[in-house]
Amino acid sequence: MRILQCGRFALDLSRPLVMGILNVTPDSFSDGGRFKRLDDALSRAEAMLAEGADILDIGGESTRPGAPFVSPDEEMERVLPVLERLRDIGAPLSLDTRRAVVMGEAIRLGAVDLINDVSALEDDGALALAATSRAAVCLMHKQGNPDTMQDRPAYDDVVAEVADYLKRRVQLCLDAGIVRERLLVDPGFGFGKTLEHNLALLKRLDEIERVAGAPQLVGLSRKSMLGALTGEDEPAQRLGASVAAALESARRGASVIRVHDVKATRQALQLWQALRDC
Ligand code: HH2
Repeated sequence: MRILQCGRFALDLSRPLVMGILNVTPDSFSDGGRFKRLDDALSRAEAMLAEGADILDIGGESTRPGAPFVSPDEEMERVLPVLERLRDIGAPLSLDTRRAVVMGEAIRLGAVDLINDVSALEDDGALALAATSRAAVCLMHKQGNPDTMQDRPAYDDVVAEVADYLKRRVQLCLDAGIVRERLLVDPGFGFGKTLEHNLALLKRLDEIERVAGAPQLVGLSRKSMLGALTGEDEPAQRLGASVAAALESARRGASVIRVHDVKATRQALQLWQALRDC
């Protein structure tokens, strides 16, 4: 049985886990501003758990293309009260941040089971901090930074380059003393990738996992690649494509699926699992 050592929890990866997104930001691309008030964020967290979320992912900085700068203090003001209130909710809490200082404060609260870092622990001090904590770590690939990353991203072989980067980040973590059972990798859909790059990555997810040597987390929910494919401009209206992307990811071996729409994703995965296991 494959287990993810995830802070206070040991998660069974024999079925794909659903990670519910809780953006406490004013400007996230699909749900910005909706859960800025503490009470709204808490109700949303409870609702996602009731709908079948296995992990909650709390983020205080939008990383959508072109997102404005958020100071570390502002980010902490957004996420720390939410983490503190959710600490004893009984489910693993993931913190979506790329800043070591934010990770450090959140870890001190004892409320972070997973560090979800779109910069794969590249910030100064992040690797050492993660190593001294018990939290799992998700290492994500991106090309460039959110303000410029969609300006003509280029690769010779996107799958090989992403897989190789993730393999090197995994090795750094292992060298720092973070055991493999605490690691997830993520190809970073939409982070410095064209539609063709994203499709190539989705099609060859299993290969990335093999090379990188850790289970995968994927985040495709409502993303602009699904808008480009369907012609749907409104992110919240991309449910069909988001669920299809989740199923395809599961079929290609993804272990954790990061989504806005927990209930629909969970139902689709339940059918998929029943067929896989019968
Ligand atoms: N995508 C986003 C944020 N964090 N983390 C991982 N591991 N993988 C992803 O694909 C990923 C992520 C962007 O989506 P969202 O949080 O919905 O929007 P925003 O960055 O605008 O808050």
